[in-house]
Amino acid sequence: MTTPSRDPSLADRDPEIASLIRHEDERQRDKLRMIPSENYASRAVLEACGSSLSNKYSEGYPRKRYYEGQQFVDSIEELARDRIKALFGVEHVNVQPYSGSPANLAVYFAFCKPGDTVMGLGLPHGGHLTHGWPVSITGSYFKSVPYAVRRDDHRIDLDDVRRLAHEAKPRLLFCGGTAYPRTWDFPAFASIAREVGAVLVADIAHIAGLIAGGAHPSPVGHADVITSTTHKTLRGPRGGMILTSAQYAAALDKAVFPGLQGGPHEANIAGLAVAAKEAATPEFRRYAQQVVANAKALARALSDRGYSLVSGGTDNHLLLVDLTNKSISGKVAAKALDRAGIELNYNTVPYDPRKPFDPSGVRLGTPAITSRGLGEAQMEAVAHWFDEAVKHAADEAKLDALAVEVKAFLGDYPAPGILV
Ligand code: DSN
Repeated sequence: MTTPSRDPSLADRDPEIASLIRHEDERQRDKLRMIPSENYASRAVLEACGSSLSNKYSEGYPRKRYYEGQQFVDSIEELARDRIKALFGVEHVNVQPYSGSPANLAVYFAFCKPGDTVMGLGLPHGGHLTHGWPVSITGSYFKSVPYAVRRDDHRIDLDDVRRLAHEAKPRLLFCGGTAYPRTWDFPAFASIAREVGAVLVADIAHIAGLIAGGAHPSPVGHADVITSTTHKTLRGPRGGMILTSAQYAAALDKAVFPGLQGGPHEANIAGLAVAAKEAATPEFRRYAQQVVANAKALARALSDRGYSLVSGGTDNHLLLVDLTNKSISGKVAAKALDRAGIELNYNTVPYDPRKPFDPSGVRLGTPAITSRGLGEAQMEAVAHWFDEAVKHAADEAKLDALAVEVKAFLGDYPAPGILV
C-alpha cells in the first residue's frame, strides 16, 4: 500500500529494509525466543519509539534545556521519571542513559577517579563487562578485584566477597549480573559495602521487571545506586536508567549529562514511560511471577532429561545449562537449537575449561515466551524440543522438522508488538 503523499512509506521508500524488518518480525513470531535478556515490547511501547520524538534534541533535563521546543518533551520525560519512581519506590531517577553500559559508566564518572578499585562478579561467573572486567574500559581505567561463585554449588560466597572487600577497599561494589540464576542478597551486600566504605551499585538490568512485579527482592533501601536497562524483563524499549536517593541525584545527573552524553533519546524515553505504566498493573505482576514459575518448571523438565544446571536450578528468569555431560559444546548446541526454532546463546559456565567463543554451556530464559502467554504446562514441550535438538544437533532435516513443529505450536501464542 502506498502513502498518498510526497513522503513515501518505508515499503515504498526502501523495500529492501522494509522486507528485512518484515522477515525479522516473522522470525520473532515463529521462534521460541529464549535469550534471557530479550523480550517483546508491546505495540504501544514500539509506537512511542517510532514517533516524531526521534526528531527532537533536548540536551539538559526537564525545564532546564539547552534547546527550544521542549513543550511536550519535558512532560514526557517527567512522566517517565515519575512513573519509574513510583514503580520502584525511589526518590530520584535518571532515564537518559542510552543503555545499561552507559548507565554504569555514569556511576564510575560520578564516584571514581581512574585507578580506583572496584569489585563486581567476574564475567565468567555471571557478571557484566562493565563491572570491571579487563577487556572493558572499566577494567582498564580502574583496578578491578572480581569476586566469584563457589566451585561446588555455583552460589556467590558472601564470606569471600567480604574478605576481598576488606582487603581491596573498593570505591564501588557491584552486585547484579547477566548469568546468575539465583536471588541477589542485597542486604548482605549492603552490609559489606558499609563495612568498607564502598558505594553499593545494584545492576538490576536482568531482573528489573521481576523486581517491579514483586518476583525478586528489591535493592531499594540497600543499594546506594541502582542501574538498569529497560528492555529485558521490564519489557520497555532499549535504554538505560539510574535510580538513587536525593543524596546522589545531582552527582549522577551531572555524570550522565553533560558528563557522558549529549541529547537524550526522547522517543525511547516515551517508550519507557509507557512500559512503566504497563508494569504498574496487576497483569504485569502476574507476568513477573509467571516468568519465574516457568523458569523453575523448565529447570525441572530439563533436569529430568539429564541436563546439568549451573547452581542446580533457578530462582529467577534464567537457566545456565552445562552441556559437558552431553558431549556437545555450547556453540554447536546453540546453533542447532536456533535451527530447530529455539533461540538462545552459548555461554561460559563457572570455571569453564573451554574458551568463551566456544564454551561449555548455553543460557536461556523465560521472559519473552511468558510475554506470549506460555505457562508451566508448556515447559514440558519446550524441554522436549530442546532435548531433541541437542540429541540431533548434526541432523539438519530433523532440526528443520522441529522448527516446523515449534512454529505451528506458537501459532496459538501471539507475540506482543509483532503485527505480521
Ligand atoms: N547483553 C546483555 C545480556 O545478554 O545479558 C548484557 O548486557
